[in-house]
Amino acid sequence: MTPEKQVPNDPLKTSDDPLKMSDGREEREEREKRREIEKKTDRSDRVGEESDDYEPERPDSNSTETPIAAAPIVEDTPAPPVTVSAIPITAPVDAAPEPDPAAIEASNKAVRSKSGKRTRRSFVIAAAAAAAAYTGYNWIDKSEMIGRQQKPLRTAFNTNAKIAREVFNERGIAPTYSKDKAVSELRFNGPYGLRQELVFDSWRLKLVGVANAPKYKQFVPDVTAWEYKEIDFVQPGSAHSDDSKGPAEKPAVWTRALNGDGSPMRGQEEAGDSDSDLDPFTPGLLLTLDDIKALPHHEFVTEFKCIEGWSEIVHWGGYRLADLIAAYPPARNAKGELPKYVYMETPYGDYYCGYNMTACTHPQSLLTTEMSGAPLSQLHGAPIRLHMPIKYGYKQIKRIALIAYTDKQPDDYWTKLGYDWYAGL
Ligand SMILES: Nc1nc2c(c(=O)[nH]1)N[C@H]1C(S)=C(S)[C@@H](COP(=O)(O)O)O[C@H]1N2
Ligand SMILES: [Mo]
Repeated sequence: MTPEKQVPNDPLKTSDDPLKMSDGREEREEREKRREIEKKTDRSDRVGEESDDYEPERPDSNSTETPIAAAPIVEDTPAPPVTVSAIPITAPVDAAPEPDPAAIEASNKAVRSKSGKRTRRSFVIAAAAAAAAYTGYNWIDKSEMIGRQQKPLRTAFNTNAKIAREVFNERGIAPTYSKDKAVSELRFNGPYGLRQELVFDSWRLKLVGVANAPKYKQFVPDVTAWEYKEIDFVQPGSAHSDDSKGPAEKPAVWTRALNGDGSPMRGQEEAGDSDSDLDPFTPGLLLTLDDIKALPHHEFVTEFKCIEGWSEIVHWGGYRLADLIAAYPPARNAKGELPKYVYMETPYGDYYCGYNMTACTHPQSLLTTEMSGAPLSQLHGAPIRLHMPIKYGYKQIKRIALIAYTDKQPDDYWTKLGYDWYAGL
């Protein structure tokens, strides 16, 4: 089979209507799957169970907003743009009276037992309502911790994220906003692979796994031989840093927050090398920025959410990853199947992310070259970074040097440190 041939379930087939599934058969399958899941969730003996399949711990989120926002469980429409924050994270914690530990345990018990009689969906609502009925969200703050996310929320989050994923298969559309809602500059967060300034002339996008690669003029027999040049930052960047991480110092860019014993604080560890690194002598394409800019340009305004609990509305400009994939389609494997995953990393592999092909062909997954109507700054990931509004910030890799199509679920920087591989919202 030639890679150019479109098959009905071809994940690379993009549609003008982002909500449209590819064909009737798929829709039927989707509905059946949904019914199956609904059946399961209605069985009270399954409720509250931890997921049994691949679901790494998400130990670090203290965002109380997330579990509520991540509830796209509706009958027939794809994931609705739910942004309600039932538990505002800006609530004045200190103003609330301290509940006593017995009351906290009682409330946890109440939520847990309630959850046994309800569907997973209503559990989320019950948890939110219970939380609201208490002292703001203080009781959640003090309840038993798993990692750094409190148990009631994390349980709701995990079950909810899993259902959302099974039902919608990463096809939900993130809400968009008008440009005047966007911040003038996104805060800076995440320094890996950005400690030095990239010399733009030395930038190429390595693209690996492309069908009939030798036919392209950008083909090289070994993409790993390409050398990126990085130099010390000469000019102070305009980006400001996350306060919890201290000032953005140049050329170090970022100072790691340390515990008393000198170890890095949670969320600030080094994950080490990627296990999905390319072998030497891997053939592929070396694309220039002009090659990317030959694709149709898109702009939209979406909310950028970091798992640390902050979010900002940002105006993005760039090129759909789906269009890049369509322009340089992946090769099929020996069984004639298209690769299920995409792997990306920075020039020296200091930061890396893995994605499902479905997430990459999502119409809002954007190879970003502009932010706030201006060219992307180095610290925000120039010349290209990914924006994927269906996922948390840690999947939105900056300074992309490699995009590789692969059959094997790729390594991911923060998953190595215990965060969810999907990072879905
Ligand atoms: N190369 C690289 N990309 C990265 C990170 C990083 O450390 N290095 N951090 C991620 C995280 S956790 C977040 S929240 C966002 C922050 O993007 P910003 O600095 O543009 O706000 O980048 C993501 N992409
Ligand atoms: Mo993040």
